[in-house]
Amino acid sequence: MLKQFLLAVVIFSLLVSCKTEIKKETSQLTEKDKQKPNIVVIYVDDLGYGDIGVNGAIGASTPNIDKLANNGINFTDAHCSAATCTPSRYSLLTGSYAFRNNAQILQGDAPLLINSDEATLPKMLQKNGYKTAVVGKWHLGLGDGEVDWNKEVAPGPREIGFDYSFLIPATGDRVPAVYLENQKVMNLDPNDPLKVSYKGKIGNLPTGFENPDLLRQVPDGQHNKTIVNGISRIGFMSGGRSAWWVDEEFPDVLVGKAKKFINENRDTPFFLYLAYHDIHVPRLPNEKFLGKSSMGVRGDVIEQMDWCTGEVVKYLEELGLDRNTLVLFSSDNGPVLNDGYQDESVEKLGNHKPAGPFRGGKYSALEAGTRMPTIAYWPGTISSKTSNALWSQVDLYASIAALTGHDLDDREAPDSFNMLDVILGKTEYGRKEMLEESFTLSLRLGEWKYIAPTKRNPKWIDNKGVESGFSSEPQLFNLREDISETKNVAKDNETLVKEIQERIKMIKEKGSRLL
Ligand code: NG6
Ligand code: CA
Repeated sequence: MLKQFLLAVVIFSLLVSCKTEIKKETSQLTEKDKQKPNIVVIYVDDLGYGDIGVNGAIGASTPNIDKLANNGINFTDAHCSAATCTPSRYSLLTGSYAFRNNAQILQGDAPLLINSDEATLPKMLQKNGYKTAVVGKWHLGLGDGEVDWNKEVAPGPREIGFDYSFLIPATGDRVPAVYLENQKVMNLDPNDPLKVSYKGKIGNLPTGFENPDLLRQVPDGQHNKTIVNGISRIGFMSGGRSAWWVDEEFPDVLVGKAKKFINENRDTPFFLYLAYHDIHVPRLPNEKFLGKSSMGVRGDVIEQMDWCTGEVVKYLEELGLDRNTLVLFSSDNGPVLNDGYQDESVEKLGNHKPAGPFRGGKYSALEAGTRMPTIAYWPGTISSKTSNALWSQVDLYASIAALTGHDLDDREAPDSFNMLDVILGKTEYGRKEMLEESFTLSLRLGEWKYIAPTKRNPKWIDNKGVESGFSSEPQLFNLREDISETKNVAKDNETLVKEIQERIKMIKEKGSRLL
């Protein structure tokens, strides 16, 4: 009983000290900090902690990203909110954990996941004088469930706060394989209407399961539907031929649209959410990058994505905007090698470690699922360092609110903490407690990491070469002694496990900031 009481006191004081510290630090914002800098969030898909040079990559070189890390802050304990894409993106844009909206990987014809009346990061920035844009992978659903792709698609990014949008609507491996600009399919010929189905085949375009001879990469049983550009996708599509994308053009197209938005808004504060398709499957590098790395196409698209990053940062410099722009670089979930197509990523990996020192990867409850390569770069404001502070992308909402002088009300971004001083490198005192979502929930508390029991088969992602970390038993790891989560000490710490379980229940019921 006494032990339990003492533990509760320890946890409580950890949390209280964390909050007080954040409050105190916030008031140190200088006038310069409040001048509404531009904000560019560069969001990579499926990039692992160990996939960039500064974090030990050996199979691909990333000089442009390394430059940002060496001249900014390289975070060692920064997280996306979940181990898959849609939930992480949902949290980044709303400041809410994804389970609150049951956010899960969406198909390409899913309705918009975020309600038009929900508070979002871009809406909050619009209210504070920003022009806002999303360029790249969306994967948050579009329309109301009955989309006619030949008309304007709404609701979409505009309804949740983006003035401009240029989208890969879901993922590169899902139909529709077309771009949408400001919610209209680009280059569509009205005489060749575009239709999409996830229920069964429509039209007579070849599919991977019927015409494997037409394929450039061998797909699994999900990725074997309509063939576009020699690659079969998840889902069926017919028509719209003049609008089909060419995967190899993604880097030039996305960088081009990003630069155009930056240039057009150079005289007003802007927020650019630049979400690459890379390094998700299908991995189809542009010929400029094909064969450049030593580990096959996965390494080539890492180098391609590094080039894109360099192009955007150089453009900010060219326009003289770099000293007034906060660039945040991160990824939406951990790494995976085989995620639907046989593309030699497994065979050519060599000694490269996509997850760095961590165990797990995409989909996994282990640290590599959410611990992301993360960099903050702002020449003249942020100085060079490595930071071990714990924080999450769900915190971007409250942190950016603080940066732009916006006060949050209680219902806004309920899981988002103001980590601005962590992001600006003024403190390494980050979160003491943080939820991680996968196909179960985990909680980081100080040096501890708890993974809730789940009935999901622990071996379900074995064929992807990723350890799930799932177990029907509660798991507790001490990350200070055991960074790779190999020794489950839950049985030796039953009281702590109970406290953490209680804590998760409270976060679920009330929202993290209201506790
Ligand atoms: C999975 C797909 C995977 C990938 C993922 C989404 C199968 C078997 N696997 O369902 O290939 O598309 O969804 O990735 O279909 S994410 O990064 O957008 O979350
Ligand atoms: Ca992803």
